[in-house]
Amino acid sequence: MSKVIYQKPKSLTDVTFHYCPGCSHGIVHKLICEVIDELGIQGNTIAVEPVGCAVTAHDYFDFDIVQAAHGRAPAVATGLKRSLPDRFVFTYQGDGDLASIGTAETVHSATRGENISIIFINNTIYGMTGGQMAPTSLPGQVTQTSPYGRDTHTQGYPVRICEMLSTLDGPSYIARVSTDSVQHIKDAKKAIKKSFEYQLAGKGFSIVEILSTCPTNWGMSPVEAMERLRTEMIPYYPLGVFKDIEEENE
Ligand SMILES: Cc1ncc(C[n+]2csc(CCOP(=O)(O)OP(=O)(O)O)c2C)c(N)n1
Ligand code: SF4
Repeated sequence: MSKVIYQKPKSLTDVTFHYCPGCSHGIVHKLICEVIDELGIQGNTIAVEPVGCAVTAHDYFDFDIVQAAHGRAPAVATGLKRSLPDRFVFTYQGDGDLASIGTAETVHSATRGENISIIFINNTIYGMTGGQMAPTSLPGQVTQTSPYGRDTHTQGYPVRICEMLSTLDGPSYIARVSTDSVQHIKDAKKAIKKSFEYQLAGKGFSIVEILSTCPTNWGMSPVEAMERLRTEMIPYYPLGVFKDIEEENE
């Protein structure tokens, strides 16, 4: 008798990802769908997809999904959740989307403690548009718009979203995770699940920042990109839980 030890999540369609080889978007899509299957909320979920490489997430996610203008996903999610409080609502956003054009929506949905979940893909670059500098690009990082490397004197310092939002009273759960190793991917799934469970329990705003790769615009092979994530990104963006109201209440 054969035993199933691994299978594709039910919430993920059979459509082949358009993402580049070695891109983290596919890994995170799968984790989200596994969590949605485990929580049994496929029929009750509404995602808000971004502008960026995940703009066609609706081809891969097999549940209701709304497209928001660049950066506006938390505002759209707020409207959805307030008008349909029994639905599970999450946004999926890149760093260009969430930490640049959508900074105001991010900060104000957090400070209001909206009962939504945010999945934040930080790959330190604008992927879809060909590799421009993002607010999260590292000091010295070469991009299309910082060809000599990000100069902090003229282009400022990277934004650490988790640390910044953890100063607010609104959020219930804030964590930064990574996709560079099997253990870190398992940890990422746990954080996503916790965020989703907090919303289901009515605990309010949560965000999971997922350190991710963009081998194409970094000009690297998939293996080199994982190495850069591990050796350059994690030291600048430390992993961990920045806020958890459950632990504060203990
Ligand atoms: C209002 C608006 N401004 C700018 C753009 C152009 N645009 C499309 S995707 C993108 C950046 C995407 O980068 P990010 O959000 O980091 O996602 P990634 O592609 O890296 O996953 C930009 C600036 C747009 N579509 N709409
Ligand atoms: S351009 Fe970058 S973020 Fe976009 S699919 Fe390719 S590797 Fe992923």
